[in-house]
Amino acid sequence: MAGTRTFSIIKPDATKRNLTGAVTKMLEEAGLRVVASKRIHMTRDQAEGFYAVHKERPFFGELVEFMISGPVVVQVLEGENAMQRNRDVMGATNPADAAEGTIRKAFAESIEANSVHGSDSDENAAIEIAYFFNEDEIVG
Ligand code: RTP
Ligand code: MG
Repeated sequence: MAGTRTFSIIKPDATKRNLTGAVTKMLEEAGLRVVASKRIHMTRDQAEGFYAVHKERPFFGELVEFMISGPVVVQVLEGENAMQRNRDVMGATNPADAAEGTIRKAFAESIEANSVHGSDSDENAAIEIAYFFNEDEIVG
């Protein structure tokens, strides 16, 4: 494997605005390679399970509604230090705080509709990849 793997979601606000390619281009330019990708419309159960760590947060209900409001693109990304590399190119959760040159600075609409998800640790990356992909769907 060329480096490590992380998990990414292109969120409904981005797919709705036809930004799948534009977001992916920024990931690729940041040195990440898409080694698995599929467009899905998450079920409520799938979204609640994925965000189970945020169950007690005040924004959990809204977040689940948002994530099932349209299609998403789930991706496995590979590269050197993939998790941190992806977090860096995503930018801060709130686009108002996101640095120039980041995906959220370029595209995010709000702290919730912030265009992308990225795993926040290598351990969570492995869990999140396995939540959406079988190993035979990942081609490095
Ligand atoms: P993500 O998990 O999507 O990569 O984003 P993140 O680590 O930067 O943010 P996190 O704290 O894990 O929150 C997950 C997602 O919940 C939504 N959110 N809404 N209304 C709010 O105050 C609020 N805060 C977070 C965002 O969509 C965030 O990405
Ligand atoms: Mg997070």
